[in-house]
Amino acid sequence: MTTEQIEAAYTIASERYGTMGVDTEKAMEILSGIAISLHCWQGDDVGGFEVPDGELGGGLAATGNYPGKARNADELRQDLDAAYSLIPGSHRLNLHAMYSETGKKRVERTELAPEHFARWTDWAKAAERGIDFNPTCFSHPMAESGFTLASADESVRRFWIDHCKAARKIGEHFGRELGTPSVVNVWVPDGYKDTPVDRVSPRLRLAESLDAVFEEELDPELQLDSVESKLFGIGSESYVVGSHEFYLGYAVSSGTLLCLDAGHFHPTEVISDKISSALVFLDEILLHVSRGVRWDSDHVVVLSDELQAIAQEIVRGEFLDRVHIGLDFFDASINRVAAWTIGTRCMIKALLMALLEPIDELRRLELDEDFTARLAMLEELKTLPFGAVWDYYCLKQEVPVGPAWLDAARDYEKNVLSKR
Ligand code: RNT
Ligand code: ZN
Repeated sequence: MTTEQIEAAYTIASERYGTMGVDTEKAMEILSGIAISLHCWQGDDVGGFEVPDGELGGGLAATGNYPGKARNADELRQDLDAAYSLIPGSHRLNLHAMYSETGKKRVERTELAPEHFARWTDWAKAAERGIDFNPTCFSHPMAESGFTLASADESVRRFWIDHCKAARKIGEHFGRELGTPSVVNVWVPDGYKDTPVDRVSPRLRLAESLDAVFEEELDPELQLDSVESKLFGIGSESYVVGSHEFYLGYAVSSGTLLCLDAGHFHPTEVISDKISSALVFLDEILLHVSRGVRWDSDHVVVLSDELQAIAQEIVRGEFLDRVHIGLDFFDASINRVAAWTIGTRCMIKALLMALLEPIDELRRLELDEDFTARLAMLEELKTLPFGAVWDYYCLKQEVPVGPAWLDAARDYEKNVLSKR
């Protein structure tokens, strides 16, 4: 498509939205201010670059062997840059502790410090990119029992408490250096494969460990604490200590953020309906936008009904300032730069769709109990010329329009990835 064609289609689309009372320019302006946090771990199948290299654990599995995965942090940054260049807007990075750069030296996770992320900091600073952070409580000999912060072994618990404390300090450093708070999200895999007899003791230990992790007050302008629940993992099918109820209670009572991962619930249970409830009691939440498929919680995000519902909830509830949007998926069977691009572009599309709703009018219909018109309007909105606005937004943000990004990703694969 030529620029003229994209602009002409946009002009007609904008008029059409205008007749519904929707200002497309305003929607795009708001959208350009929303930063999505791209998870570094899609780029190397959740491997990390520790010395020595460990096996992926914690009940996580990345399947597939598509060629070209990043083998070190330089390659990962290069791949991330490639993805960012295909995604409209300015976005963040979500980094895991196992992506530290310690040279050839082995540095224990409890000893990690900002200096081990100096190159990530420099890279982010140059691109004016915020960084969110995660302690890595898996893929480590001390996590082999399947338990970390909830372990019955005091020394294991101590180790992971110290690691999580170190992670908060690293987040604080990112916040200070990059001028935007770093959301530091704690997820632990702790759980049992088979039916436990004692469900409460591990939960009491987890709460106690978390209290120790969060004991030191850190400036929320620099870093924000978050906790993430899960229903089950591979090898923890019968019981996960950090369930949704556990962390909802923990977040409400301790004031941390709650992380809702879209793949961490029963297959028919959705996080979109949890956002407004959580935000009645919490100041802010974090999302791990993902896509569950049967037993897997981490397929590449697509523009599903649920993704649209998530975006609608954030926008309709006026929660853009209170919801941190992170992504969490990993697919090793397709081009990894394309996986990031597809998932992130879909998240942005869903947000744009939500921003293009005549929300005041819809609210009025609901309050007037005109449910006929509410349903009618919601269905009419689905066939408005959204694609023309999205194309125009990509054009304005100077990223490829439509499937043109795939050509760029293929070039990158040919010139860079296939040479690894
Ligand atoms: C695991 C959680 C967690 C991880 C990352 C790598 O089920 O979703 O967020 O995916 O920490
Ligand atoms: Zn997650």
